[in-house]
Amino acid sequence: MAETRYIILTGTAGSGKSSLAGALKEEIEGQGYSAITVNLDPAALVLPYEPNVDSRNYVDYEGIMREGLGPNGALIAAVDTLALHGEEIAGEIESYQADYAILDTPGQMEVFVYRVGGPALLKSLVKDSPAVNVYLVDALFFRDPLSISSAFSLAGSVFLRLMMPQLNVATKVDLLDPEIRENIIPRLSEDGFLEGLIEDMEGASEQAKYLAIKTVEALRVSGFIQEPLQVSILWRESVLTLFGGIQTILAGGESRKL
Ligand SMILES: Nc1nc2c(ncn2[C@@H]2O[C@H](COP(=O)(O)OP(=O)(O)O)[C@@H](O)[C@H]2O)c(=O)[nH]1
Ligand SMILES: [Mg+2]
Repeated sequence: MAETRYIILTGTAGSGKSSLAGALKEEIEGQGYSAITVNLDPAALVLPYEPNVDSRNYVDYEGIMREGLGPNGALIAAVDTLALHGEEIAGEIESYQADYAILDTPGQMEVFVYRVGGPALLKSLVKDSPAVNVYLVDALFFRDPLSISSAFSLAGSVFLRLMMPQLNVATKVDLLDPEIRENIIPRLSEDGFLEGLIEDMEGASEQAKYLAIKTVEALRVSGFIQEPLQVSILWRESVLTLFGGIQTILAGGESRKL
């Protein structure tokens, strides 16, 4: 039996992680593989899928809140507690012997990605198995060049924290103007294209433009700015294409591949 491969879904609140977790599981199973979903958001109230492994069974977020912490503080404490249960959770995931484990992370991803507990938890679950971080960028970010630059910058920051192969995808693209889907996103990997859009922007300060252009240039030189895959859970074909991209990265096993 082959080892389980890990698909980690990260991205800002509302970017579509939980919805994609469910949709991806269905598509993967439709391809004849086995897949499980793992909810790593201890504060999730409702989920659009039935998790096979659920962090809420390991930590009592509501209880931590009742002890006097606010929502963010409680989530930090809850994720730190989860990290202490890493081996147990890993054991539960491994007991399924699934081809793929899809890990759904909290909306306040900064708590998960940027603090110590989140990356430590992921490391204890994934160990040395093949893994990819699918970083979701909400379609909303593609509506203006400064936001695109900011989104890539955040994606790069997540890459530096998790240090695993990362696939950046645009989500909820059914909500996007076709003009952006067809004429902006496909050209993002083109040298100078995004930089030109930023340069021509009206209503942004010269300082903001300069910062955005230099950020984009640096990310481009390092190979980080690729055309993001466009995904919508309403378009099953796009979820299947995403799975193809995930498989390519997992098969490559190259830790620096973006
Ligand atoms: N139109 C559209 N809405 C989506 C899509 N994916 C998720 N949503 C909606 O976006 C909201 C946030 O999704 P959710 O999966 O909870 O995001 P999360 O916070 O990243 O887990 C929900 O109302 C979803 O129904 C999509 O592909 N298209
Ligand atoms: Mg969610």
